[in-house]
Amino acid sequence: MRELDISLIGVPVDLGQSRRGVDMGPSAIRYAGAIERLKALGHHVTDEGNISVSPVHNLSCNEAGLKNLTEVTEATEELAATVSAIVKNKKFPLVLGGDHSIAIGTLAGLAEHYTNLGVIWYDAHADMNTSETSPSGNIHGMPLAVSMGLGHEQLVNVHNKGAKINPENVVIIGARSVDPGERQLIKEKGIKVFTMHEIDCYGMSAVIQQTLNYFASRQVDGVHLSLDLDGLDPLYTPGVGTPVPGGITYRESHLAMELLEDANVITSAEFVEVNPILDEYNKTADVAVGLMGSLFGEKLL
Ligand code: HAR
Ligand code: MN
Ligand code: MN
Ligand code: MN
Repeated sequence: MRELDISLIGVPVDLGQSRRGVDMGPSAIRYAGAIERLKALGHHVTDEGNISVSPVHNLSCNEAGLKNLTEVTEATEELAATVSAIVKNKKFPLVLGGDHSIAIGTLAGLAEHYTNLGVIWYDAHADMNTSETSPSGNIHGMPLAVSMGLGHEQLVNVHNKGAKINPENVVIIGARSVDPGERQLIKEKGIKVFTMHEIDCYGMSAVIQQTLNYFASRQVDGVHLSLDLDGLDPLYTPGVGTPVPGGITYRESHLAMELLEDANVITSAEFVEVNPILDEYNKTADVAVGLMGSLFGEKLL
């Protein structure tokens, strides 16, 4: 197992969607023992605290129909700068959300240091809507498109102008709620997607192996794991704003983390959409911390 220098950063953003409480995700994950868990595995862990986030919700949309565009832009700008500084200092960025809009900032910060970054998007959703296709105006449904350079220019230009990642370096795992516009974009851009159908058919082990083979063929220079807790079935992670039944199981998720750890490929990670207000006694944060354990080297024996 590798010994890492992990920098943990909280992003209390609930502005990218409409259900309050996900801004308490970083607290819930810390409370569930993230730092102690990682330290017990022999890693060096620094808690960098939280990004400062505007508490003001702009309930009216801007002209493009996006909610809280200014506030999300500000928070992701600050996150991008923080993540970039962490990587520059040769530390492993571990980002705690917050809703998934924060990935815009994480990827913008990473893009300064990687020229061919691979991205695993572990999620029930594709998060590939643009201002034009979004059914909700919720920015947490857009970060993957934004990071590919598609969507509102203010978001696309966070930290640095334009696309931060290559669509051909993205693997989505767990998708089961995809909007018509997203479906079209997935086909157009040739995004690799393992929906629940493929997970059911081939099993998680094969899905991760194919993901690793794919990244090897793409010659990526790092792999970012963006893990939305709604990728799991709401049976295991009920504390999320947009639960979708028929999801990835607890064991499949641990297996995925264990196999990624064995392959020694992950260079940064974020855990998002933990909403303690919607949760059952912090169950979702507990699962998040358990998955971190497996991702960072915990073994069953
Ligand atoms: N696709 C829907 C939308 O754009 C719902 C997106 C929900 N997204 C998340 N993150 N919870 O994955 O509004
Ligand atoms: Mn708030
Ligand atoms: Mn998501
Ligand atoms: Mn999701």
